[in-house]
Amino acid sequence: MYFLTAGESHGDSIIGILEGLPACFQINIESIINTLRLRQNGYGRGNRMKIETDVPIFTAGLVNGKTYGAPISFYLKNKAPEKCGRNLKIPRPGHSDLSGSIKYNLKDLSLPAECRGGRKTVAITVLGEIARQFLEKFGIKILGYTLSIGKIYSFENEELDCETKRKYAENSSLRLISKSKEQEIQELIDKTEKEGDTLGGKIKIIAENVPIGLGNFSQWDKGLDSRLSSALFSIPSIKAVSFGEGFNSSEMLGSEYQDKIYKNAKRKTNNAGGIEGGISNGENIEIIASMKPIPTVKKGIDSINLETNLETKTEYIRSDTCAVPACAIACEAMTSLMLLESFLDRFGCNTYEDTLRNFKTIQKEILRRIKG
Ligand code: EPS
Repeated sequence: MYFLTAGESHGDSIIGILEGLPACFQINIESIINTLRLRQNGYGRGNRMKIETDVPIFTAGLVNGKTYGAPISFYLKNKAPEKCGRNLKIPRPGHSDLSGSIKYNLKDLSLPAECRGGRKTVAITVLGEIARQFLEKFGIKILGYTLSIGKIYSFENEELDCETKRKYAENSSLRLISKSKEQEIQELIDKTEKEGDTLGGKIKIIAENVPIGLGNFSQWDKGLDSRLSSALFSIPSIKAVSFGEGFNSSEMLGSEYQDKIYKNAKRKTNNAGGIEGGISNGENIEIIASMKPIPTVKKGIDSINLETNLETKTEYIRSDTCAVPACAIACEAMTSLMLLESFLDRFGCNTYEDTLRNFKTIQKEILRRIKG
């Protein structure tokens, strides 16, 4: 399985291609459109989201919404009226303006950001929603939601199952799984917007009912955690990714941290976040991704004019104040894609029905191996 995206934030369109999905799988296009709508609607988004109505136009690989073994391709037309690029001369710290324009000798500094900007996650959302729908047929549930914005954390309802959490998240303007901090965070976003500043946050991604055996211990790039983390780092503004107890693990003793194994390979803890030795161990996959505050800061921050080398402030540019809820959807999508990749490596056949049969047979064999 392989996927590609192309397109600029203010160019004609955003494009995606997905290769390797088994044939005869019915895609739910309505559900993709609904997820795209949720991605646009989060509290803290800027005016750009009032202009766009993200709907994918599928151009290949589907017959009446069903796969037949060919690559799936689609595009989403950009409506924002600006031409590609904004002719920026002052690089925004934290975006790809400086590093990208020097690397490629670009006079318009906004061009590198046009390709690396948050809008690219619209294609990842479509691709990831297809992956999520496929895995759901095998009982695997995946969800990304907001854990914190700025310094405000929402820890309530963590014990709920994925489906119940999804209901809360999809009814929350911030993709939170509890109402308790919603208003406080909205007020923080309003205050930050008035001050012309931006906010980041933490995103939790969980995957339930993941079978034992996704990922591989044989090579540096084949581990499920290597694949997931590297994919999540490709989402703009993600600066840290951790599994299970993650950064806290270094402070625990070995006897305390390890998820001890009991009869029928049961565990009572999940400090590893569901992956050991690069392979899923049958527990829930639990990831936290940290999103930095968006680099386009309206009040202006220190930079230089690259034409004159004079120190100045960045220019005012329309942008979002906080895109953590949208980013949570992109993280869910990316996790779905990476789990699908490892799932198809383990169970994949040419058609959906053959994959289902193969999956059931191997699952029976896994149970036999556990019980000895
Ligand atoms: C973005 C800036 C904003 C965001 C955009 C990402 O757009 P604009 O520059 O047109 O105001 O709204 O996000 C999207 C368009 C999207 O679909 O997520 C940036 O600088 O990356």
